[in-house]
Amino acid sequence: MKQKRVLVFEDYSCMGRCSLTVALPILSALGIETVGVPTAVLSNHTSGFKSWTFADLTNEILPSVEKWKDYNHRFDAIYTGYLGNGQVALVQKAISLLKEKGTLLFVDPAMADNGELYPGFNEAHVKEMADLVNEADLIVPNLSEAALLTHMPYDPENSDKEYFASLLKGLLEIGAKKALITGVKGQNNKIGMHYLARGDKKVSSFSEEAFPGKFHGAGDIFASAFLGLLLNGIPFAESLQIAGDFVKEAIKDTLGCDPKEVSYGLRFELALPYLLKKAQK
Ligand code: PXL
Repeated sequence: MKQKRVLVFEDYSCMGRCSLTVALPILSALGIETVGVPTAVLSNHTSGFKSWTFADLTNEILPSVEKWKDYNHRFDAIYTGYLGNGQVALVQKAISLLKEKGTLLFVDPAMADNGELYPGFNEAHVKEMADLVNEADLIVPNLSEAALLTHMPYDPENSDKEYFASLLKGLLEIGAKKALITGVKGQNNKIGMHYLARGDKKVSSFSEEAFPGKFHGAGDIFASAFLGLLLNGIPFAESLQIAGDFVKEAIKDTLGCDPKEVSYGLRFELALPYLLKKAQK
């Protein structure tokens, strides 16, 4: 069987599971070859820690990519997540060099949560991210990111279908071919996702039992598993369900540990056997 290969552009945050430290192991576990491009190296991520170091690797991005152009390396998917200020345009240039017919561009516009941009980002970054969304085949923003990208209100208490339909239509108008809004707080202790693709008449919604609390990196874990499952040929709705259940398993494991450890991210490692079992059925 031909092995799938994914190119991932994200930061490497040494401590606090997120970005490359979750994407690469999850994709590898699902049998996919990964080529990870660290866009920056941080001592730790920027949410829930007081401070961090940041080694900017912007100038390394294009020279690496130009090397692979010579080797004629082909990618089944290109996955972008958290990118630093001023890096989006460069990553777009890199994508233009490597994306071929059939390469899936999967964009997690990771830049905000709880209605607020992550530290260090401003409106200019949102604009750049919208430019990348314009080229994407599939995007997986959370509610905060969907609201920022579409300039619509962030309203986490709103569970009306029309609200999500307007957000999703707005995201498709920016240019994405398919959009999935993730991690939406629903009624009766549920967490939901809402999906629309170009040509769809109506929004598809999915919901699951939620765990109370905020779990940093859950979006990155979900996105990595979801992409890996799709690349394994598992149908969309099933991939979504399995990826959501995998995050739930990781949360269950993490809830049993010292609350102070929650900033270090979800213990997804202990849930990998669960993911593989589901993926192989
Ligand atoms: O999970 C998103 C993320 C990724 N990388 C870094 C972050 C964050 C969220 O805060 O700080 C460096």
